[in-house]
This record gives sequence, structure tokens and C-alpha cells, in this order.
Amino acid sequence: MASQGKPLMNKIMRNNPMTDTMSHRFTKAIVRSPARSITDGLRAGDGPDPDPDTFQAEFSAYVTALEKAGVAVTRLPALEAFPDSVFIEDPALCLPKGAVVLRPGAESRIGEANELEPALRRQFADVRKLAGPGFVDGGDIMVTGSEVIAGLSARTNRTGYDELAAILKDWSYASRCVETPPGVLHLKTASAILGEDIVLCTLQMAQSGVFDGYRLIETAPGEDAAANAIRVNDTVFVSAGFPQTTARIREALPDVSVVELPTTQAALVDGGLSCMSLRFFQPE
Ligand code: CIR
Repeated sequence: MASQGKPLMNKIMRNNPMTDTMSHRFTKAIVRSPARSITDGLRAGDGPDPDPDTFQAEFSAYVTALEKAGVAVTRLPALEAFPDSVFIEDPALCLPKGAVVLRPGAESRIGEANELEPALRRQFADVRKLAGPGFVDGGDIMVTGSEVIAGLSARTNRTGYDELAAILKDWSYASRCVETPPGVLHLKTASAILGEDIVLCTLQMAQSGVFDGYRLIETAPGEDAAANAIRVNDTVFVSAGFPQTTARIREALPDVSVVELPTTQAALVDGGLSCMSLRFFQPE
């Protein structure tokens, strides 16, 4: 299934209204403004702090771009007590049938879930909550057109996945868990769903077999960080600065617009495009 250095796909899949509402058809999004304490954001390396003003500018461009792609965005206020709270994807999972309040795997982030819960209850009739003791970060959850894939990582463990899987089963969603490669923060740090069965991913992920059966677009050599892209309706957003991967996506998805967005500040604290919103489909 993996390509030999260039995308195998040459035509876009027909949209299926039953399942593309899971993978990329969205009507709404929830975001949280970046806190100025983002300078204390978690990161694997010892790189420089993000600049709060530049972060805010990049975040504003991101929100405007989501709106342009057709989603109504709910903006939640910054939480200074939680430096990483702009990465709102991690404390929840939003699906057409309901929302799950997750349990983020980093100690400094676990309180983000309670902060987010009231906003989820305003938007969803059915809100479930992981009771623990396991952990799940939303960055480890990929929702495709046919299943929910959970990456086990330093932030998501088997106990957390098992509790989530029971909720998903109750909603009739198929799920499975896979290993996120060592050294990769989240499953979606290294992969993105760009259509019901179309996955953008790094060579390492492509070779892992996790996405066997999916149509793969590989990131170009040296551009692994481009894998954290998102598709929102008929637009794919990709981080700016990865021209070869962007070209591969354009070639593979000729009917979709591919838009580059700056994520220089999020990248300093191991974040990217998927992390800064919760995107979901709700019929009018
Ligand atoms: C963290 O380490 O939790 C944040 N600094 C970055 C979170 C990125 N979230 C994501 O990929 N879903």
C-alpha cells in the first residue's frame, strides 16, 4: 500500500455522505485562545519558547481559515493556568453521535478536560466522560470514514483506550488500537485523515502497517512535520514550509483546495494544525 516515494493515489474518492461526516465533513469547531503562558508549554526538546503574540497571530489566521472552510467556530477563552490548553484536541473527542471528555496523559493537562466539559455539554446532547484510571489524548485518535483508530503512546494507554472503546461500541463505532511509533508524541503527529480512506503519513507510519487498506500519501523526505495536516470539508490545511509534501497532496487530491498555514509557534511546543481545534459534524 505504501508508495515508493510518491503518492499512489491519482483520483479523489467519491464523497460518501454517511461516512465523510466522520472523517472530514464538519459543520462546527471549538477552539480555545492561546494563553500567554504558552511559553511554559510542554515540549520534548529544550528549544526556545513560543512568542505569545506571534502565536496569537498564527492562531487567528487558523480560525479564520476554518471559518472559510465552512465551519461555525466557537471560541473559548484562554486558560492561563493551563499553558497547553490551546491544543484543545487533546482533552476531548467529538463525533456525530456525541462527545467524550478524555483524560489527557500529561499531568499538567488533565485539568483541561473539566474546563472543556461545559462547552461540550452546550453543543452535544450525549456527553460521556472517561472515569479513569487510564489516559487518552485526542491527538492519538484518528477518525476515518469507517473506524476510530487509537494510537497507544506516552499519553494514551491501553486502559484508557479500553474505556473509550466501550463508549464507541455503545455508539456503534468500530475502533482498534495501534502502536504510535516511539519518539512520536501522538498518532496524528505523524498522520492525518484527508478523506474517508485517505491518509497522509510519514514513511515510518506507512511502513508500520497501521494503515494497511487505506490509500496513503507519504510525506516527502525531511518533511515529517507536514503529516499533522487536517481536512475540513473541501480544504486540506497543511503547515507552511513543506513544499514537496504540499505538492504531493495537491497531486493526489486535485479537487480539494490545499492551503498552507503558518504553525511556527505551535511547532515550538510540539503542536500543529490538528491540535488547535475540535471539529465535528452536526446536522442543522
Ligand atoms: C503537549 O505536549 O501536550 C503540547 N505541548 C502539544 C500538544 C499537541 N497536541 C496534539 O498533537 N494533538
